[in-house]
Amino acid sequence: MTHLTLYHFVGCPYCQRVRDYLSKEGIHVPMKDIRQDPASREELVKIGGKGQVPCLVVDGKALYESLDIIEWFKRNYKK
Ligand SMILES: N[C@@H](CCC(=O)N[C@@H](CS)C(=O)NCC(=O)O)C(=O)O
Repeated sequence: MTHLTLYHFVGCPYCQRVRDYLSKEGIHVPMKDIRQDPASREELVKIGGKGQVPCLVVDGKALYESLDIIEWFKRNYKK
């Protein structure tokens, strides 16, 4: 089973774009808010090399860019 985590923060418009897509599609993904939990930002930097959000970590690999994340769900996610 694919392991997914979405790193984001409330108030980030690019994160909102991804959260809106997930909500519209009824997709539930574990999320980590890097502002509420600074340790999760450090974790993201370790995984992907930068703290930019949104970032979807797929089986330990970082995928940045909101539009690429949405595209990933369109291509790969089976409900
Ligand atoms: N083109 C990116 C823009 C993402 C972006 O600019 N995110 C901001 C927050 S709204 C950010 O993480 N800035 C801090 C950084 O890049 O380290 C996308 O569509 O995901």
